[in-house]
Amino acid sequence: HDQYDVAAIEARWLPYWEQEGTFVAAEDDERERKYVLDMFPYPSGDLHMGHAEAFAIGDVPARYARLRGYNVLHPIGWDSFGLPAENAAIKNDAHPAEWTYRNIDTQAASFKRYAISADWTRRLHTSDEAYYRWTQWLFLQFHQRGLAYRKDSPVNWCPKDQTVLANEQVVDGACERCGTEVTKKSLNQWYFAITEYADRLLDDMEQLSGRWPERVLAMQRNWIGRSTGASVRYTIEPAADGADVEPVEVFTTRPDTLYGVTFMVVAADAELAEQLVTDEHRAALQTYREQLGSVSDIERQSAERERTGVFLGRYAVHPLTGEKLPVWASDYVLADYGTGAVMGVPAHDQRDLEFARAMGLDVRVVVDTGEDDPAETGVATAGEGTAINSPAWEGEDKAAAIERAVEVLAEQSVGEATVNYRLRDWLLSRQRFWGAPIPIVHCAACGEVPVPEDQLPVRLPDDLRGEQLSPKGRSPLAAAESWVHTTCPSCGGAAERDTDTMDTFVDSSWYFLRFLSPNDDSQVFDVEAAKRWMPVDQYVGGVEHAILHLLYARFFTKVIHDLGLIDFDEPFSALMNQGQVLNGGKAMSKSLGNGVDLGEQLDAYGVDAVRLTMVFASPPEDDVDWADVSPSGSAKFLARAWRLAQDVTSAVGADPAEGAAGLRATTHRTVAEVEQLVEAQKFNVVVARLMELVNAIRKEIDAGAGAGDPAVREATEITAQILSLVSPYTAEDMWAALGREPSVANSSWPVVEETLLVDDTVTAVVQVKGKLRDKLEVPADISAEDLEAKALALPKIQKYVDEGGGVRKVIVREPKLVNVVTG
Ligand code: ANZ
Ligand code: ZN
Repeated sequence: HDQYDVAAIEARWLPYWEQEGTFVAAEDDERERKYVLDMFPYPSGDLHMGHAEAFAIGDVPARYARLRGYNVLHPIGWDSFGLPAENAAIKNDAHPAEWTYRNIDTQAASFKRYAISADWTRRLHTSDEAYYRWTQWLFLQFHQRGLAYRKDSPVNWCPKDQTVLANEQVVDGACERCGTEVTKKSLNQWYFAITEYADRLLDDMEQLSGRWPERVLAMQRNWIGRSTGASVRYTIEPAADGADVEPVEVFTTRPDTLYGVTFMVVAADAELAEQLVTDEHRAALQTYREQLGSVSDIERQSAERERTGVFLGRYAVHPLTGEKLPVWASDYVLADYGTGAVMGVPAHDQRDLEFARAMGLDVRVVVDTGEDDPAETGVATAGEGTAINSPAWEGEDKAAAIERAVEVLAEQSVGEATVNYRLRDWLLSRQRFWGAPIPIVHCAACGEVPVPEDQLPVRLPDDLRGEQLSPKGRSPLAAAESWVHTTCPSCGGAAERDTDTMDTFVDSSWYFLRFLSPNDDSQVFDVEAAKRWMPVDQYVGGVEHAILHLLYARFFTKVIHDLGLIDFDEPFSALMNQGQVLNGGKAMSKSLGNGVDLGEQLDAYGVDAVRLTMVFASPPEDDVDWADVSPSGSAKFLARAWRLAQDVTSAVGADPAEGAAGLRATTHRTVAEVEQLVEAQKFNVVVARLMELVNAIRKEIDAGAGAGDPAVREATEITAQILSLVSPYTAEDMWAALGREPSVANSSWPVVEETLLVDDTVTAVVQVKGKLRDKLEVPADISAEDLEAKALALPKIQKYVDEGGGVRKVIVREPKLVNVVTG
C-alpha cells in the first residue's frame, strides 16, 4: 500500500476488530480491571458532532488502560425511552418503537465506523423489555422500602405537551421543550424519597473531591442545599372574621435575629395563606394570586424584582416579646421551601428589607455590624456582628447568639434546631406512553398492590399508535382499556393498572450496573460481576448532567447498596466533562444554520482525522470551535505518520540500542510525558507531542542512519501505539505495516528506559578571576583534566587570559565550574 487511502484503511480494520473481538471484556480474565464509561446516547437521529467529540475523548482513557494491561470494560448502549420518539410516532401515525429502533440502528452503524473501542456484546437499550423489566423490579424494591410513594401535589404542567415537568424543565416560566407558559395543576403522582438520602448524597461527595470536576460537586451541593438553622412557632391571634388557626412555623437560618422580626410573610400560593386570610382580605388575596401566574422560583426571589404582597388581616405573636406582628402574603416566599413561611427581619435580610420598604413596615436593627442603618441605606446588614436590642443574648457574636437563641427557643418550647434542604423528592411519574410502566395495580379493596416479580415486565401495549398516543391530560395508557383492566394480584378481584410511566432518568440511574450482565434474565445485574468491575473508574459525559442524572445515579447506587446488592455506595470514582462543539463560537443549531454534519466530515476527512481534530483542538473539558480547527491538517499529519511505517526497513525485533541515541532519547521522553499527560487528561498535548515525535523520526530518516535504523523502528512503533489512543485505523495499519500483530490496541504500553531520560550533558561555566566569561556543554562525567583543557581552549577565555597577563592558577570543580586566575 503506497498511498494513505483512508477509505481502504477503514474498510480493512473494522471487520478485523469485530472478528477478533478486540474490545470484548472477558469475565474470566484476572488482570486488574478498569471500567470506562461514556454517558450513553439518546437515539435522536444519527450521531452528531457532539457525540463525535464526547466519544473520541472517552475512548482515550479506555484505550490507554487497555494498552497498560488492564482488562477494560467499555460498553455501549442506548437511553431509548423518551418523548421525542413519542412525538414522532404521533406525527407519523406510528409506534414509538419504530422510530426508536430505526435510529438506534443508524447510530450503531455510525458508532462502529467511528471505531469506539466498545464491547458490543454488552449492548443494551433501556426500552427493551429485558431492561425495563428490571427498572420495574427496582421500582418495586423502592416501593417496598417506602422510598416510592404517591402524593397529591401541585405540579408544573405544560398545557401544550400535556405533561408534568420537573422544576428544572421549566425555564423562565416556560416549558423547556416547547416554550409554552407553564401552569400549575394538582395531580396524584409518584415520588422517590431522595430527600431521605440528602445527607449521604452531600457527605459522600467527600469521596469524590479531586476526582470529579469541582464545579459539578458545587452544583450538586447547591442543589441539595442543606442549611442549618431553627424552626420557630408563632401563635396566631384569633380574628373575628377568620377561623382559628394553628401556630405557624417558620424556618430561619438566623435565629439570632429573632428580636428584629417585625412581620411575618407566607407564600401567597400556599394553602397556608388561605387559612390565615380573614374574610375582609380574602378578595385581595384572590386577586393577587391570580396575578402571580407562573414565575420561576429564581425570579420570585430575584433582587431586581419589585416586592409585592397583600396583608392577610392577621397578627402573629412574637414568641419572646409577645409583640403583635402583621402577617402578609407575598410571592418572594416559596411555597415548597422550608415551611412556606418566613419571619421578616428587614434589617438583616435584603428581601425582607425591600418588602418592608415597599409596605411601610418597621426596620429594627438587632446586630451591630458596624455598617450604616439599613432603613436609610436600603442595604440589609447580613454579616457578622454583635447582638444588640436582644435581651436574651445581648452582646454575643453571631455564632454564640445563634446557639443561645436555639436554647431559648427550646426552653420556651417554641422552636428547635432544624436542618432544611433545598432538594425535593423526585417526581418520577409521567403521563406519557414511551417509558417503563409503573408496576402497580390499584384495587378498590386492597389499594396499591405491587405487581408480583414473576409477572414482570408489565409490558407496554403494542397496539397504540399515532393519534392514540397524543396527550389528553392523562396518560395515553389510560386509553388502552384491555391493558388497564386486570385482576388484583392480592385478592383476585377486578383492578386497574397504574397508567403512568417512569421518568427516563430512572432508566439511566442504573444502566452502568446492567452492563455487567445485560442478558441475564435471572437478576437485576450480576452481583459477582459488580464486585469485579464496579465502581466505574472513569465516567465521561457532558456537564449538562452535572445535577440530575448524576444525583439520581448516586441515589440509586445508595439504595441498591442498602438493598445489600453491592458493597460500594458511589457509582463513579472519577468524572470527566467534555466541552461542547461550536461552530463560529456558537452552539450548533438549526435556527442559526451553523450545523456541521458529522457524516459529511467523516466522508471528507476520514474517521481518524475527525477524531484527532476533536482531541487536538482543546483540553477535553473546553469547547471545540469547528470553525477554528483543521481536519485537513489532521489528515495530512496522519498521512505523514502512516508513511513512516511504510518506510521502516529494519526487521521486527531489531535492537533499538544499536540505533540513533538522539532519537531514542526523544522517543522515550515522549512516552514518559504522554503517560503524565494522559493521567492529567491533557489529551490535546498528547497529540502535540506525537506530532513532534513524527517530525523527529522523519528528520532522522532523512539525515541520519535512515529507514534501516532500529531506533527509527522503535520510534515508529511507539508512534502507532500512542496514535491508537486517538486514531485507531491509521495506528492499526501502521502496526501491520511494521510487521506487528495482533491489534495495536492490545499491544503493551512501551516501557520507558529511564537511563535515556537522564540528561547526560551539563553546562559548565568558565570564569576568569571570578567573573563569568563563557559556558560550555560537557559530558556529566568529564574528568578535571579534560574540563580544564576544554575551558582553556575557548577563544574568549584565551583573550581574557592574554589581557590578564597569562594563567597563574586554574581551579576546577568538575563538571560545572572552571575558574582561571590570571596575572
Ligand atoms: C430570618 C432571617 C434573618 C433569614 C436574616 C435570613 C437572614 P437558605 O439559607 O437558603 O436556607 N426563607 C425561609 N423559608 C423561605 C421560603 N419558603 N421562601 C423564601 N425564603 C425563605 O435560606 C433560609 C432563609 O431564607 C431563612 O432565614 C428565611 O429568612 C428565608 F437576617 O429567616 B431567614
Ligand atoms: Zn385487591
